[in-house]
Amino acid sequence: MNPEALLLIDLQNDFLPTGALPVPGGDQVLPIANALMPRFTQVFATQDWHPANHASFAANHPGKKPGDLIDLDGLPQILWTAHCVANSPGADFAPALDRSRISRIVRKGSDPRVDSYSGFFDNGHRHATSLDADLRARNISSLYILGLATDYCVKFTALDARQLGYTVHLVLDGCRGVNLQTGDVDAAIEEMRRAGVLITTSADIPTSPR
Ligand code: VGL
Ligand code: ZN
Repeated sequence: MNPEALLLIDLQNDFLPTGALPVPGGDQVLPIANALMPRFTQVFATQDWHPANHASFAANHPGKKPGDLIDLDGLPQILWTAHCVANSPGADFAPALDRSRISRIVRKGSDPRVDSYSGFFDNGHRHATSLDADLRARNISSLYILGLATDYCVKFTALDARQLGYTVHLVLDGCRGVNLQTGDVDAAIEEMRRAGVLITTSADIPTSPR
């Protein structure tokens, strides 16, 4: 059988409750990631990896504040507090994450002009990361996805994976969301479900290595 991969989304310091762009309860998914990694032969991890002049940072738009919505080259863009600046401590993986088990790291969001919630493409779907090619090279056609944040990077990664033809399992207890608006996380889960994403929990993933 083709190997299945575990895909860890943005388990980085700035998304923890103590970080620059805190995701409530974000630290609670780290033990779940650690417990699941030994069950997979292939563990991929994404990192949000922005330059300091990134267009998603409110500080780079005079008069704007975090949470504001702008038009960025024709795409709607929510402005965020500066986060995950490349090579800064905030962009590092959470110390509690067992990074020794990560087989491949994919960085995204490095183009200052466009955001990249998905691990596969920028938000305009103009440029691809290496993720799809890396998975294909290993004959991986089924993904188990968890991480931060449910309503942004997890959702966009899962939807792109479905569009690319992968079987996608969302590990629900391994995800936490931002919920900028009440109900965003629930709506994101429903959108993924409608796209054919299979919703599961870590307890339902068998312990034998896959
Ligand atoms: C994310 C907002 C901005 C995420 C990244 O990882 O979900 N959210 N950049
Ligand atoms: Zn970001």
